[in-house]
Amino acid sequence: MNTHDLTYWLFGNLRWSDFPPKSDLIATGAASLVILGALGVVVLLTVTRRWRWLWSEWLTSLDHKKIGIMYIVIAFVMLARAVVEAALMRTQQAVAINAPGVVSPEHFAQLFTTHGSVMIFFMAMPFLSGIINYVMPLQIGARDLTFPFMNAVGLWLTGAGAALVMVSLVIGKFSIGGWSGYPPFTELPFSPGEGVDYWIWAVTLSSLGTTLTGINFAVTLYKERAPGMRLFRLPLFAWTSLCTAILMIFAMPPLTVATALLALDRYAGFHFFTNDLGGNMMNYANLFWLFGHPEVYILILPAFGIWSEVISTFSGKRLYGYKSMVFAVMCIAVLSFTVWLHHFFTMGQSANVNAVFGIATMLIGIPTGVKVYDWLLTMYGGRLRLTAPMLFAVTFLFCFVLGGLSGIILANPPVDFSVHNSLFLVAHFHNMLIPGTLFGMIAGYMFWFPKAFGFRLEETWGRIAWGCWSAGFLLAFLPLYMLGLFGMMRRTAETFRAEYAPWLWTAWGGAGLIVCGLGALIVQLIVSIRRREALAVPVGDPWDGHSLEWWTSSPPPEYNFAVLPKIEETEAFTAMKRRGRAYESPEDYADITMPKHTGLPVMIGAAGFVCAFALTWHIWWAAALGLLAMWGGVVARSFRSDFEHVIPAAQIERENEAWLARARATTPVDRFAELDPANRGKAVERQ
Ligand code: HEM
Ligand SMILES: [Cu+2]
Repeated sequence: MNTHDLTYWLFGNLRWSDFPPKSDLIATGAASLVILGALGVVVLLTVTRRWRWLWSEWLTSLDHKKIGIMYIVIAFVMLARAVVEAALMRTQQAVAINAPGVVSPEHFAQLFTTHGSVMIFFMAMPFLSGIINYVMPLQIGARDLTFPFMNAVGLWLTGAGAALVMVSLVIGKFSIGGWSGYPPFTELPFSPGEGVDYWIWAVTLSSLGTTLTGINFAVTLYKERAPGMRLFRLPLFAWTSLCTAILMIFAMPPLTVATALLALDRYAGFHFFTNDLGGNMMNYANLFWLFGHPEVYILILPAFGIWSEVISTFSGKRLYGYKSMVFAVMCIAVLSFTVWLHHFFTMGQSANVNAVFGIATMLIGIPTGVKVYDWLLTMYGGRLRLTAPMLFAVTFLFCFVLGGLSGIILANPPVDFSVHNSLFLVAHFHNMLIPGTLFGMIAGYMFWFPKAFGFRLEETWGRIAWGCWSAGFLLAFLPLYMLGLFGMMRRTAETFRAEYAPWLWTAWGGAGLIVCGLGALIVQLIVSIRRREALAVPVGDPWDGHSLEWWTSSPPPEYNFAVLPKIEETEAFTAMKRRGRAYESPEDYADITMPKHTGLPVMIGAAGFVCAFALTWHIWWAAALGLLAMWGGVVARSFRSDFEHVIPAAQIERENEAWLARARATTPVDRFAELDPANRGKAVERQ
């Protein structure tokens, strides 16, 4: 064995030259930021002596509430990264008119690939999984998800995928094949090197995690509802969680299959998607969009649920048209599987096929329209309180109609032929993803934050964030509709048309405002933590809420509810309050069994990371070890039997009675005064 063989055996394709410094200054800067950021966290935890706390209170927890919060932490970190990348891309396109600009074409391609992949798989997905994890079990009166261990495994697989994308910023390069990774470009001859492999394994880890999570959500919604919580009594957010979960179960496996087959092409010389030797890249496009289109509804349905809760709560009204809302969500979920082919209208199938998929696409407009009218009618005649989440909801309604219209336009195959892959498309999907998904997630974060942490978020900074995000969105993306119609294509690092400049600079300004919006969210969080005494809402119902999650202390105890409620109608908590029984002591208490903490899911995630990293660099021994350790973790778990602990009735009684006494002693505040320091978590309708 010569040295080359030995090095390859030990380190695969990894070489010193794959480590920083990178080819350009910006890339080296980004790599340094990742390293410094990680070091900063380590130092901070060591100095404040928080390691043990972090491990035993958070990382090993199987509590759905903590898992939800950890998902959202991942989402925020990744959001920050992807927004910075977006701003960099906008800068590049604005300056690179008849000039090379600030980054090389190859770096630009990495930017749109990581930006898109991170935003979809490691920002939006963790964000919505986190909010569903936190809120849904509380809303249905459950103690936890059905499979708490699997829930943690899902989190840590997602975390492993996110870590892999972060590491790619430091070691080697990421893919330049776009977030959709189309072959034949992503086949070995056209994309040699580690980039596409990083993408394949990061996406595979996250999609495996999401499949598990989807199963868990669906089973929980079917099996863990409190007595009397019939399906048609579920709050709307729980309904959208159910439809999202079902979409996850059916949409993620095609993606896993697509990335796995692509990996076989690249690693083992198979020819699933090559252009010769029997391969056919259209099979990839079909598999990818069989996932990809439902995916956009996975992203938006939970936001629909959040809007329904936010709008009805801050309008002080029941949701208008509950049943039509539910049916609309179900219709959308089913229809979303019938339209995928609109993503390749231009790839040469027959006109009839295009017509069928065009019409199917337009049909989704109908249930979506129903929802918009229901939200408007919920507000109509209500007494609106324009809090920050509600402001986001109003912006959403305006922008969403615009984005929906541009979608209907794109659903015409002939129109799509001319604007295909232009900035018109980029404008359209950001118009859906930012006001639709991201604003929904931010509104949900602000709406439920007081539930999770026991204090409200500071309002002024919330409004500043809203102002920056909304104005920034409009400025950044409306010009792209025009640029698209002028003929500027997506994914271009340099243009030769001087007349694009004003539009590109406007879009650049918009992106700058969005960066400010992100900054405002961070400032809001810091300010709120510092003023948490003044903002405290320990009783737990700061907005005069409708559903069960507001019927616990803030933050809720590990077991959620001391005794499970009996549900007799929709808006269960409103019903209790109306009957004056919200803060009554239960007749008796019983022991509650909850899952014990365990470090196994973290270990499985870490092993998944090792395996994926090793596969990327062809370090076969480490890949095998990683896979073995993952499997070993699952097997080890199946031999454990003492994974639960019992919380004695006496302790539950003590905690619950303390909360009830506090709730009874708290002076209620008028709903319109909910932003006042007097609000201690008991807002009521004005008499
Ligand atoms: C924060 C403000 C944002 C800005 C300024 C922004 C900007 C951009 C830019 C400049 C591109 C590349 C377009 C091109 O290549 O011509 C892009 C692509 C993309 N963005 Fe965003 N974006 C933002 C937010 C988001 C969000 C929130 C999501 C998803 C939830 C998202 C998902 C995507 C996707 C999927 C692509 C396509 C990547 C590809 O072509 O492979 N973006 N964005
Ligand atoms: Cu689609």
